[in-house]
Parts: sequence; C-alpha cells; structure tokens
Amino acid sequence: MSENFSTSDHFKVRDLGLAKAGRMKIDWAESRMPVMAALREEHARKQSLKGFRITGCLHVTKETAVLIEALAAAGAQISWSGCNPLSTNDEVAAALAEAGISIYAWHGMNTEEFYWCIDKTLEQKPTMTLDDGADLIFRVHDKHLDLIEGILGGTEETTTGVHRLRAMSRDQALKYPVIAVNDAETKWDFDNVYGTGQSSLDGILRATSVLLAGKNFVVAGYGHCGSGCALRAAGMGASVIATEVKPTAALKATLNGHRVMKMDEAAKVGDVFITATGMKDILVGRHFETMKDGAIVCNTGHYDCEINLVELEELAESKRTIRDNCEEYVMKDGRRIYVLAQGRLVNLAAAEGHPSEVMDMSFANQFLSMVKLAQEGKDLEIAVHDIPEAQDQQIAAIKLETLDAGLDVLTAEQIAYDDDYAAGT
Ligand code: ARJ
Repeated sequence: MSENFSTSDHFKVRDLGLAKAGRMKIDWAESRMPVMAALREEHARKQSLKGFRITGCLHVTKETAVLIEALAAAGAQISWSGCNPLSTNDEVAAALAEAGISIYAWHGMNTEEFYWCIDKTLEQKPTMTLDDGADLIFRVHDKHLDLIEGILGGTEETTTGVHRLRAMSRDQALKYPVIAVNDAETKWDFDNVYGTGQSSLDGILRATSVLLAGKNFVVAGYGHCGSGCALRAAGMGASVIATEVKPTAALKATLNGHRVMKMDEAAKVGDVFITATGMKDILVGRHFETMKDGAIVCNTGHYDCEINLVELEELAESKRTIRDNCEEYVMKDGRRIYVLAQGRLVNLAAAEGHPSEVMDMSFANQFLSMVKLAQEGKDLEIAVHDIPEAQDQQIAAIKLETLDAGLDVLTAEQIAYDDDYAAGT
C-alpha cells in the first residue's frame, strides 16, 4: 500500500495536517444545515444512539462530516469509510480523524485499498450499517457473515444501492432489514433533482470552464437525476437532448421541452454528454466513433460503468491529462474527446457534491432512520423498508421554517370535506 499517510489505531487519512482546513469546511456546511442542527440538539440531549455502533460507507464530504458528528453527539460510536475512490475530501477526513472519529478514507485510493478500509471499519462489530451504493452491506453479506447476528439493520442512501438491495431481497439473500433513505420524498425529489442538477454542472464547469449556452447537452437517463441535470443545463442556455428506454420518462422529457433521440443519433450532435442511468455501457465504442471533435463526456451515476472507457482506450491513439479531472483522448482521425473524472461521479470527483442545503434533508432521513433502527430494528422484518410519510413531513416542516415560507393550515371544515366522499357537484 502507498506511503505518506497519517495513521493511528483509529484512522488512516492522507494528512492530519489538513485538519484545520477541513474543520472550516465542516463549519461552513453546518451553518447551512438547520434540520441537522435541530436533530443534533434534540438527540444529543436524549442520547438516542448511546450504546450503538454505526459503521458507515458514504462519500467523505463536509456534509457527511456534519452527519457523522451529529450521530456521534447522539451517543453512537462511529467508524467510516468513503464509498467512492475519488470522492473523499482529504481535508474533511483529517478533521474527522482529529476529532476522534474512526475513519479510513483518502482521495485516489485503489480497489484493494477501498475494501481494506471497509474491513477496518467493520472491526468495531457494528449494530447498524449506513451505505451509499450498498458496498458495505454487500461486504458484510459476502465476507463477514459472523457480524450479521449483531446488526439490527442498515440504511441506503442512493437509487443504485436501493436497486441492488431490492434485488438481494427478492433473492432472499438479504439477511437484515434495510431502510431505503433514497426513496423518501424529502430525498429523491430534492437531492436527486436539484442537488444532482447543480453539482453535476458545477463539476463539468470546474473541469472544463466551457460555455454551456448554445451547446447540445445530452442527458442519458431522464429519471430524477437526469431531469435535474436537464433542467439546469437548459437554464444555462444549452439545448438539451435526452435519451431514454422508458416511454413515460421520454414523454416527460419531451413535454419539458427537450428533444428525445436514440443515443446513436445524439452521439453525432452532442457537445457535452452526461450519463445518469445506473446502467452500464451507455456510451460505447460506436458512439465515440461518431462524436464531434471536442466532445465532453462525463457521468453522474453512482458507478463508473456507464461510459465504456476500455472501448474508448482501444479506439484512441493517445491520451493526456489536459486539466484537473479532464482527460483528452485523441482518436486515430485526430478528433479529440474529453472524459471528466475518469467516468466517476463528476459532481463529487470534480466538485464538492450536492450543496449543504440539500444534503440537510437527505441526511436528516439518514439520522432519523438510525434512531428508528436503534429503537425498532429488532422487530423489523428482513426486507427493504420505505421511510414513513410522517418522517418526510417532519423533515419538510423543519426545513420550511428555516426558509421563511409560510404554511397554511386546513380548517376543521376542510378536514371534514377531505373525508366526505358523498360531497360532489
Ligand atoms: C455526501 C453526497 C453529496 C455530498 O445523496 C447523494 C447520492 O444519492 C449519492 C450517490 O452516490 C451521492 C450523494 N451525495 C451527493 N452530494 N453525499 N455529501 N455533498
């Protein structure tokens, strides 16, 4: 394993000397996460998580640090690793290590190191797991079956992870209950749409600094994440083209004013491509062969399988890093294609991930789900569970208060009308 790390019995990070800079980043995020502040205050007082051990595997960002420290303040013992080799912020990781959190994460790790870190975090024998992408849960089920008996349950942050876990559950391979944080309204209707929309464009702009106005911006996948990217790219003056396999999603894209076409056609006209499908091989060799000179290609899906870089490498004559997070591939006929962040999540690898204000709600769902598992995990059926509607409304209400938005209240007569099925014309 590579040298020049800061290590101790409870952490391995790039450089503990970065802790001061990391602490300022965390303070900045914290000041924009009022729901987390309210939950932290209440549950630190109640010590709701005292005696519980939480092992997490989720992007080590300034927002994640706010979640980790709130869980710790509520009494939990924490161990943490990053869920993507390029998304760890080394400054934040150092600040967490300095604050006494058990953390194994650094930017630019390889696959072997990735699993080494997960295994280190499992040494504390967790009572709960917290995932983004399901790699931690899968590791427990694959290599640490002895831990399952002590685990009350887990949570999952993202669409791809929930998809994997539902497949595991269908196969009866899932051995403890999981709460699908992603599927909460206060998560996917905000984080996935507005978070991904803004942070993905942020990543593209930091890596390229190109003008988006007037460009053909191709979004592969018009789900929550893809529609957010399309919305924001259109707002910057780009002409959006969506590609889809699902008729209803394609129809929504059309009625939102975007063109919908097959990727084989979009490949020829696109200036900037972003994949947001959760599926592999969205951009492959035959697409790279027809792309325009200067085309920019990136991904915002959880895994790096959406852009087939092996096929691009085969077709390219040479390759160089021309800017941070921007690789230039020169094709045999001289055309240049630019790949951002090695095809990994462009929003987390080339920018800072979603803004704190959005993560505030996603992580409030994580936090409350951990409290629920601590209280009720023993009685939960082994399955993938949805977030209760009441939790969504509670989080949205706290958030609204901080946004200075007034909320109307139904009168008694209106509530009665709501339940009165006999009332018609
Ligand atoms: C931590 C982040 C951030 C951020 O909630 C988002 C999701 O579903 C992910 C898929 O891997 C990424 C996650 N995410 C986005 N931005 N996690 N900190 N700032």
